[in-house]
Amino acid sequence: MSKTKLALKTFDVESIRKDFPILKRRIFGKPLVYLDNSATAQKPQVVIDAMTDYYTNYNANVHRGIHKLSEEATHAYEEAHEKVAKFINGSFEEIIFTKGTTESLNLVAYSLGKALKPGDEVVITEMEHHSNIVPWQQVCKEKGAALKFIGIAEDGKLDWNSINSQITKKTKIVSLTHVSNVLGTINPIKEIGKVAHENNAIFIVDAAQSVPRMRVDVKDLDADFLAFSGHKMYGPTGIGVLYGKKNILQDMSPFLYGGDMIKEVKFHESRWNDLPWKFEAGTPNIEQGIGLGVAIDYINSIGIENIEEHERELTKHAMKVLEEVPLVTIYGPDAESRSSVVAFNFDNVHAHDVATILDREGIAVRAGHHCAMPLMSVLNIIASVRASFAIYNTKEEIDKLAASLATVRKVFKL
Ligand code: C6P
Repeated sequence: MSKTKLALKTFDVESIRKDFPILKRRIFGKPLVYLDNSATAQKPQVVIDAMTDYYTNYNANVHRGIHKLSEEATHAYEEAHEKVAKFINGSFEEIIFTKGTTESLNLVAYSLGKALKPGDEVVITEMEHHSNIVPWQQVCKEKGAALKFIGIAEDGKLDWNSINSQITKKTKIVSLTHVSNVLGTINPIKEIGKVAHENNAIFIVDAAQSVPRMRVDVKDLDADFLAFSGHKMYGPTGIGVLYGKKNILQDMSPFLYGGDMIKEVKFHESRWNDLPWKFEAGTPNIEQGIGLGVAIDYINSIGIENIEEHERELTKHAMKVLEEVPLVTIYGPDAESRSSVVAFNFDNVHAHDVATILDREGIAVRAGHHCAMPLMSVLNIIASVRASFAIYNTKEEIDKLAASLATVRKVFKL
């Protein structure tokens, strides 16, 4: 079994770009400018190679075979859990591999939701992704609990008055996003977690947009649960993480039942496996888990603080150049309070039209409601164009985005 060893790099965007084979592509004859990183990030060659290596050299099921290949696959899969644990400062037993953030949040909503009673309250925010809204809607409906929302202030940040009024002694669960995938707002989750805990509520963080680009320490945040996806952090699709505090996971019911999550099965009853396997029923996404581990090695070789700094510079630059383009409306807070996401509209041109024109220039952005329809209604829009950045993006690419908006103006005669 081959091992990936990655030496710490000095931050050099040109050499980082060489690690991502897809960046050599041309789209409609133009160099690819990939600015859709909040949807999914591109993969470095080391991650692609690690997955090919698994299938080429040690493909086997984990935790089952008494043979060399299975031992190697098990070792690599478990090592990936260890890498994730270290990356977010949790322990091995607290790291459950899932399909992604969506499955992580569904797992926790389903399992914790069983204990909700009529009159209980679940608090989320108006800037959540659908995956942190719909599961709670469903469990609240089933249990007769109320779903409450923390509002957003004019500046695109959460409204502290609303935080303090919505979280009360009736609140059993507070679940919110660390970084909004539309506004880019970095929420003060540590402080909100304190309010949740003062009210004896469970505190859950959707870290899908933060873990890839800033230091996230579950102990420092005192998060009870934290969810994120591998594919947004240079890893493969089909793999994600649910971190949960050990004492809570020990008392929590499994979500899926079947192979590997049991210690013993009799005809009429079963005993659950140790953590984290109690929550990983069936053959897991082995290749993707291993790929995620290597993606973390890759991030560590660059340094998460370097990534954060680089993306902060890109975001500041994007805000500056887009603000200078006439007819552009940007949503969300100032550059200092946001992560690498800039959502905007261009006059009253539909976001899909803007994105289609940008695509012809080789620029990939997302357009639409960004799986945050309630937030669209708060912003009083139906859609927006969203540019989102990663380690391999450059200021020149952002300048191209701004310059290409001139084509939109020309096409729509604005
Ligand atoms: N947001 C975007 O374009 P999954 O799809 O399970 O990997 O992640 C869901 C999810 C949960 N929370 C937040 C804050 C997210 O941004 C996302 C995914 C992508 O904004 C795809 S919709």
